[in-house]
Amino acid sequence: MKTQSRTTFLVLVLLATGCFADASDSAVRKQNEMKIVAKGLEFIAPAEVSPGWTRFQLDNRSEMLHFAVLQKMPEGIGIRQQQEQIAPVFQQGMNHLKDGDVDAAMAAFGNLPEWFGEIVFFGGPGLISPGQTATIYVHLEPGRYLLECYVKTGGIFHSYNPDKSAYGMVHEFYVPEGEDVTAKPEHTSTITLSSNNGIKIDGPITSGPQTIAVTYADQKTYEHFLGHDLHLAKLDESTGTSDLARWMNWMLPGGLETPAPVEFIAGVHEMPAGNTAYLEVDLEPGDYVWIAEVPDPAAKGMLKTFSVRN
Ligand SMILES: [Cu+2]
Repeated sequence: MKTQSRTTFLVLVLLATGCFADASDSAVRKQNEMKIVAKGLEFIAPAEVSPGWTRFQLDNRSEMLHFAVLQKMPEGIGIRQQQEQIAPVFQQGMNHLKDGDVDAAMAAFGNLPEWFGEIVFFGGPGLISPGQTATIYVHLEPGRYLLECYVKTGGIFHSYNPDKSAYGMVHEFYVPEGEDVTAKPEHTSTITLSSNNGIKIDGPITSGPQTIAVTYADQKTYEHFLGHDLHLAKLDESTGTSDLARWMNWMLPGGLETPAPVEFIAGVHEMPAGNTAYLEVDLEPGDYVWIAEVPDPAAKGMLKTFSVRN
């Protein structure tokens, strides 16, 4: 009788504190998986994923640096239109920039279709060096998405293939309508990005595995036509951060060219204001830098070095 009443009491306490509900909830609810393999200048990834919180893993099995910026496409627009109307325009503009002809480049960018402005850049795994895997979580709504790598090799964007018989480094996938049964990932620290305050870190960044929430307090279009994002690189004595800062601007010849001046190990691309992505990292003791892919990131408060100790 005594044992029974204790058990009853315990059950009542657990129900009152919501422990039962939480335990069963987290046992069922987790995240969808989107595994992407980068091989040469190609993404190998699923064509469909369910709606909800999704774990994107970009496994770089090539000799080059890559990333996979996630874009939610306007109605009726997919990889074919991107390859026909966007990729060649950016390549043409870049060719003019390489020649130092800024006016011709701007005229070329003027040929972008109107719907380019309707693409929603929605995170995606950041810059990742050969042999590394970038892992992030974002919440996917139903729709059509592209994953794109516009890192350059020899001045040519990976997403642009001069050989018209094949597409460049772009992958299309679809999120059908359906019930969202996923859970938001747990996190141990938060990084807030804003155009006014740069990178603000709240909570410990330690050695070992951890998940960091990356929140976009605001967003804006900078002089390179893109917004701010966040990448993580390992530093060694051979690389000054000023070389790296210059390298982060795709508009500069040599900017965003593989190989990178540092080893990139994680990152998340830009998102609209008010959104959060989660970054999964496993850090060894050493020196690191958080940096955004924007022109002159240091002046924008978007270059922050830090050290991890045991
Ligand atoms: Cu690439």
